[in-house]
Amino acid sequence: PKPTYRHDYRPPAYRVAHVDLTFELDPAATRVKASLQMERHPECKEGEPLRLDGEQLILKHIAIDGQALESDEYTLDDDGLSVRQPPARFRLDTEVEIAPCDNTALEGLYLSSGMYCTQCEAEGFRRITYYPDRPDVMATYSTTVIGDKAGQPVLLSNGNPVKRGELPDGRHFVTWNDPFPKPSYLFALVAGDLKKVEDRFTTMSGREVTLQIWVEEENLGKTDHAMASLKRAMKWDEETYGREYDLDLFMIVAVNDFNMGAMENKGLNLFNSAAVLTHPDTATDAAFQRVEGIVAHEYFHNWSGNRVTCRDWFQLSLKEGFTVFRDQCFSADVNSAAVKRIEDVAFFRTAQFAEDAGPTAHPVRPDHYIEITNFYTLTIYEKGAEVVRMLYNLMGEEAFRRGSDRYFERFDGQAVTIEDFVDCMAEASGQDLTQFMRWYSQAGTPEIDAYGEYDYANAEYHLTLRQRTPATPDQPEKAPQHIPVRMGLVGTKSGRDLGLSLEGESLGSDGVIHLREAEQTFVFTDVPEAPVPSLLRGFSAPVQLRFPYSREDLAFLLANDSDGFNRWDAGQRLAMLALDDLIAAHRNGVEKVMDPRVVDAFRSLLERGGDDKAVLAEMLTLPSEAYIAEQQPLVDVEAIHAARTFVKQSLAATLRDDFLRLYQENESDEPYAPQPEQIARRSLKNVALGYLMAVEDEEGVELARRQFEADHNMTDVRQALTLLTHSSRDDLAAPALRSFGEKWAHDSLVMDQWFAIQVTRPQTDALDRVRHLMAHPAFSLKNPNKVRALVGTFVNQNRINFHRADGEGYRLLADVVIELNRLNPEIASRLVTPLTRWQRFDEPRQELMRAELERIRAEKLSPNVYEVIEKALA
Ligand code: HT7
Ligand code: ZN
Repeated sequence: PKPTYRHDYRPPAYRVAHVDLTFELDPAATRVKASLQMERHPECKEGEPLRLDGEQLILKHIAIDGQALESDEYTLDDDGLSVRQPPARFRLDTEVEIAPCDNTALEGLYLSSGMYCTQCEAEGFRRITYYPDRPDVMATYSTTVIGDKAGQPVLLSNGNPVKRGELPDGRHFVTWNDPFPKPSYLFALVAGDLKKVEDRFTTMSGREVTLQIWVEEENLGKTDHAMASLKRAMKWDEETYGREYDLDLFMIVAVNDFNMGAMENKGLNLFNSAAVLTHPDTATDAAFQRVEGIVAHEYFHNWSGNRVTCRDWFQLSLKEGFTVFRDQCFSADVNSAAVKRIEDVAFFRTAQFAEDAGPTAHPVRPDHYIEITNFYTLTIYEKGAEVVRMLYNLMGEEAFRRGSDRYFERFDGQAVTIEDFVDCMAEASGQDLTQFMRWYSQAGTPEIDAYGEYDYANAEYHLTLRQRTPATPDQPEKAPQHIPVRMGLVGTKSGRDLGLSLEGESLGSDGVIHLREAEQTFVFTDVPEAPVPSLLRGFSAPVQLRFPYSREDLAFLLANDSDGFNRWDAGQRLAMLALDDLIAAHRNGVEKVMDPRVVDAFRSLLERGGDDKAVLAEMLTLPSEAYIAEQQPLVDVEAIHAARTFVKQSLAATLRDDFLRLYQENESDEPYAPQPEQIARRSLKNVALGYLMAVEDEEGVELARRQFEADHNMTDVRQALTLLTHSSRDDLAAPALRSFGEKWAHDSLVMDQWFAIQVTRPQTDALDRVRHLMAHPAFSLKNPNKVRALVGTFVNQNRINFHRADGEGYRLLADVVIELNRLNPEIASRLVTPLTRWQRFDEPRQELMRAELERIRAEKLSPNVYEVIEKALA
């Protein structure tokens, strides 16, 4: 497979003004007729051939302006079709046959639980019909879907239904019109036996919009939260961005087999059922919040992505980074903002930093790709969102809003670039963003080494920041970035933020300094007492910042920092220092001793009260094994697991009574609601239970057992079942797992949780359980949710067992990747990620991991898996 390069971009030679599609649905032989109104670009020369993309299509007919083409007037190949000398304006008619029932890749038109559905982003439309399948070709669509009345009573597509009727042989049809020009990746079709829940929304200009959520009949009771989230998101986008919905109908459909979370097709969003269905009995608080975030994300795409779209796929972060930023702000506004930021950053620093440090590192705007679906990454989405967040913070709320208004107005109905977006922001703010653009072009996480000194005599604080970005594949040299560092100086006597006065300019007590050079010293004057600096508040830039904090400094910040995020971060840093010592002790075979300063810090957290419960729950949560690993030069899986377990058990043993009290204080039997205050209480209670169970405290075990049996809501049940399953008490684990499995055998999404709970067991039988559960009737390699729940969870969240010294974990993953490479390449290339990080481990593990990568490489590979494996072995 050959790479595509960003610099090779050329505008399309032919544009499509309008598309007429007719689908005659059949599992093995669906007929697709396409009629394209086309015209040559004025700047294009006469005689320029017309290139259409097409894959896995059987061409039945092709004609221009009603005249069938002779075989020498066009050529067919594996990726498409070229028409030799089309006229300047013409109508192209094609008819193809496709087989949805054989489509296990879930791109294009496929069958999911007997329902027809489509996934066209990024390049799936070419598996439906011959078309210039690129985002800068925008057309209006009219789509007629013909199906069997009994099998597919519901026939949906983009836009508004304009005609419906009966046909012979028990068939019927519906014609849909989408008046907004769109790229082919936003096309959607759904046909099946679905039921709907309906609601209404009145837009800010007083238009009535019908909202529909389509699901299988048994899921009708699981749509309330998604509907409420949708209405909240619609209102928020009007209030925050001035963006109003444009069609009269907005539909969401739940699909069981889906490669990602959801898809923002115009007027017809398709959702992985796991990302839309909720019920207190079946979904956890985290799932409720995830649904809210994804519903909002897809809805927000209607402007940031659909009305204004990407010129080419290199600009993917233009829509994804901006939309993630929008959904993060929405979730922060409607829930606990501090917790949202902590959760997002904890995830980002673990997973995106790892991506940036690995063989598949790439810039927010990549320069080349082999398979674009490999680039739906944390860098494009999450780092892209951090970059937009930096812009927002640099400009301030009002200027950012002016910039976004300008962007949406200037480019409505167009396919544009990241420069177009940043230009609008520069114009609206009057700022020079030239250096800032490096955030889009340079891969890798900038590292900042910071040093501070207090000059008593002159009452000055000197802060030196040095930045460096490590080399990444294709980019050995890096230039300095523009890094906004939000900070405060916390007085060690007063425990308060001191005013920041930088070279005579007052920045208030919480200000931003701008690091632009490789090294800069900032001199703060009028600093009346020795401070501890609180740096990178709110994670003001996606960088790794090191500062030689003592443990006393960190305990001080944990107690006194006015910035909630940095208080949490100080706790994480303090725990990390203790963990580093314990990792070294484990490696050297020395007895492990718990740092009393960590215990004291946790004790004060538990005793001081007054903290937001949700934030307190985060503060009491130790860094994950994955995050700890990310901070080590070489990952020692066993030492990390042993050190973290030791810290958790030491805290649990010493602070047992405090955790018990915390549990009891936060117990409640009020009816479940996914409200921030209740969620906070549940998470605090469940964190406390986690500590009690870490030492298998008798009372703790009893509480876990009772919580499981009380069966009050899935958040509590899942935590209790997890703790019982992960304990050494098989007498409790086995019956609980059995009763849960029997009770929920009919509910596929709950069974996914049942799989995940078992395969995260730290006990040595976890890997055997994975193999065993792969034969369970509820498991299928063809269903991405099952693969993620069972195999994905094991390889990503059970590090001690996946990285077994005998290499069995690696072998298991390679076996699955080889199978999936054939069935679903998009899922296969994502799943293989942990093996690609082989350089981070010890020599014997490196060899074992490389051997499995080589075994995969020896197969006939899809472009998706090929690209990742080649990078990993380069
Ligand atoms: N824009 C979508 C990205 C996407 C996708 C979704 C479902 C299945 C396959 C997919 N490939 C790409 C989802 C989003 O970011 O909103
Ligand atoms: Zn998106």
